[in-house]
Amino acid sequence: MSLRFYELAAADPAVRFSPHCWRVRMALAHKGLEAERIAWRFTDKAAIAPSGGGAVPVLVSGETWLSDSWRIAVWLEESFPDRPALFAGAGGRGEAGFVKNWTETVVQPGLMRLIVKEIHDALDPGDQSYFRESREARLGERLEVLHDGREARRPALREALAPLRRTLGDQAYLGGDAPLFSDYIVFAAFQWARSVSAWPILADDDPLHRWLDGIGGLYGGLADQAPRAA
Ligand SMILES: N[C@@H](CCC(=O)N[C@@H](CS)C(=O)NCC(=O)O)C(=O)O
Repeated sequence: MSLRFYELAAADPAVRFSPHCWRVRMALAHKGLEAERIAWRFTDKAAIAPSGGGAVPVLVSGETWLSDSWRIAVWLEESFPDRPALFAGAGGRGEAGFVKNWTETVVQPGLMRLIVKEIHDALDPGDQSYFRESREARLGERLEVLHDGREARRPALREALAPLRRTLGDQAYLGGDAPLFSDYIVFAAFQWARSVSAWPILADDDPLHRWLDGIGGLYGGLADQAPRAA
C-alpha cells in the first residue's frame, strides 16, 4: 500500500517542523512504513482540499485522504495491526487521549508563545503574512512582544511539565518500557521547538533530556538528524 504524506515545510523545504506532522512521522517509523513525503506550505490549501480541511498532517492511501494526527494514528493502528502497536489496546488508546489533550492545552500553547516569532522567521516569505495575521489574532499579541517577554514565561512552562517529569522518573517511556504514540505526541512538541529555535526550553540538568534524547535517537536518529532552521 503506497502512502503519501503532506508535511508542513519551512522556507527551506527540508525543514519539516509541525508538531502534528512529527507525531505522524514518528508513528510511520514505529510501524516501519515508508511514505512519500510532500512539502506543504500554510497557504497551499488547494493541495490538500480533498482531505476536507486546510491543515496538515494529511496522509493519502489510494483514494482515502486522512487528516488530523490522532485520526491518522488510529487509522494506522487499525490498518496495520501486525506491525508494532501505537496504542496499548483500547485502554491505552483512552489514556493516550489524555496525553494528547494535555499536550494540546498545556505544552503546545506554552511552547507556541515562546517560539512563535522564530517559527515566523523560518517560514517561506509567502507564508509569513498569513502566519503573522492568524497567530497574532489567536494569541492576542504581536509576535515581537511575545518574543521579547519569553524569558519571563519560560519558568511557568518548565513547571507545567512536572507531571511528565515525574512519570518519566518512574518509567522509561509514557508507554512503559518502550515508546508508544503518547510518547510521540509530547516528543513532537519539543521537536517542533528545536526545529525552529536553538533557545533552550529546558534547563541543562532537566531529567527530561534523557527521554527526549532516547526518542530523538530512534529509527536511526530520525528526529535528531532532521534538518532544522536554527
Ligand atoms: N488537530 C490537528 C491539528 C493540525 C494543525 O493544526 N496543523 C497545523 C500545522 S501544525 C496546520 O496545518 N495549520 C494550518 C493553518 O494554520 O492554516 C492534528 O492533530 O493534526
